Amino acid sequence: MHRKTIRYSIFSILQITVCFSVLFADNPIITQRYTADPNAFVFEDRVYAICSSDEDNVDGYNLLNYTLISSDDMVNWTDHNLVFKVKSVTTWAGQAYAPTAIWRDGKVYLFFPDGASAIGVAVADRPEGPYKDHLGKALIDRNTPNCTMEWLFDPCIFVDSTAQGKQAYLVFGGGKPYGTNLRIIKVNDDMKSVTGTPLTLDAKDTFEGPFLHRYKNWYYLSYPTSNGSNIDYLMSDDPMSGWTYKGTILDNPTLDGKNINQNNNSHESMIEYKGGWYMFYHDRRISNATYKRNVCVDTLAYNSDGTIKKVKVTSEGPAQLKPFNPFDTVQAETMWKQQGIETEFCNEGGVMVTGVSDGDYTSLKGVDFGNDGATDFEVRAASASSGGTVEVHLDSPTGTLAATCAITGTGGWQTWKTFACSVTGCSGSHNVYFVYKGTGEPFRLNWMRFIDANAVGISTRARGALAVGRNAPVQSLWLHGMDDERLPSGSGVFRVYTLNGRMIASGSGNPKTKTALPQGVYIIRGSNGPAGH
Ligand SMILES: [Ca+2]
Repeated sequence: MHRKTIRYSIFSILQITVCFSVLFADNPIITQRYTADPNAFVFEDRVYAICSSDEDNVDGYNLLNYTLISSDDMVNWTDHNLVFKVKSVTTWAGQAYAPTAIWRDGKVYLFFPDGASAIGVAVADRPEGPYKDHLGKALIDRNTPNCTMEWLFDPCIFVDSTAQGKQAYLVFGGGKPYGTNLRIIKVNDDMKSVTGTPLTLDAKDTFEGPFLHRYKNWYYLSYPTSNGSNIDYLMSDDPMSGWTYKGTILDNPTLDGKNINQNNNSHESMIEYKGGWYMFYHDRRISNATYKRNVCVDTLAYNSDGTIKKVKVTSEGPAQLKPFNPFDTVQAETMWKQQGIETEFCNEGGVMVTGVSDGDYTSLKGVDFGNDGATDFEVRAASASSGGTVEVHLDSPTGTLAATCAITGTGGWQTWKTFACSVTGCSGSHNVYFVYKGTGEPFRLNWMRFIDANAVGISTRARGALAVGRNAPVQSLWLHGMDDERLPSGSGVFRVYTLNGRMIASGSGNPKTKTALPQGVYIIRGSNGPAGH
């Protein structure tokens, strides 16, 4: 399983290096699954990276599915799981090598190579899918003119916006003959047809993995080299011509003088996000094994003449772009670091944390509880066993214990219930660790949420009455009264009004009431027993 393999691998690294920075580093940005070939793009103010998935227990490349991750702070990453399975989406492709995706005019277009022999395109409304085969067959294959290079794979889709409008370009290729194995072709606005014949991109020592991007009025074609798998690059003022070799952006990754990529294949993408530039790449720093790669990100910077400064491989990764808000619904599969967990799709939508055993944890970096802090903690859990506890620790897995939330059996691994507990000492900024306790597999987790001490109109469990939240994905409001040991069962009541005063929903505290409402702004009034408040 993913979990055990990665845990043992980390353990062996620790034994060798006695270096906690390996275990506790920000890079790699996903450790619950082996991933590679990250292609980053922006959608709805978040950065997404579509990645190859390296399966456990294989001794070769058997690549079938893509893992998607996303973040809005470059530090805490959400695992969207395997959003693209090539044998499910297409009828004709059998492998899914390094992907590329981009958001354009309301759609996400994902170009995928069928092994090293053809390139197809899929389309979806959102990065998470569901994806449909956009063309129903290969867009580029061996029948396409000038596609005789050894490996017909590694596409990169780039959409340029100029005064003349938008123009999409696809670059691809790899293998022998090195130096003349890459191609570029214009893609039409329908994103499923091309114009002209692929042009050969002459470039020093090209191996595979081309990536095309723009900074100011310069265009950049980067690629791993056949000699040492550095990432080198060319510059031009025109994507179709005039390319000039400029040197190396990323040496085959080493960290603290130690080779962490076996001088094996590399793969890159560069992106601007919220005013900063980043380079995504993969190495083998967790496994030290050829076919078990991991995805990392570090900052990218340009010189005033447009050339790119060499990227420094780090453990820390980029700076966090903003504090993490714990009062929004926090997906359990959103994390900074983790130990021991896995993820799977959830029947409530999205993804859940699975594979939990005693002592495993997930964590969030830079959580801002504000001056007044949190009063309560809620967690959406399912358990076909007898449950366990979720402990909230501050700043380390054994740091200050801020909450202990008991999870009881719910009767099934996809039978969900919201559990709540009070929180103490949770104010200011902290790294937060959710430490999972229990025998066997105690529970699975969908999401969690802290209750703000200043939440307007929402009584807290400590005061007795009402909990309000948004289901994830955000489609409906849920409301339920919370049990309060000080009051008769069912004494808490609430009413929901539109802004012009019409009551549209009501319920009592026990059993809980779940009310689906359209998205909007509402007035909620709660009272708790004869005293009311
Ligand atoms: Ca979830």
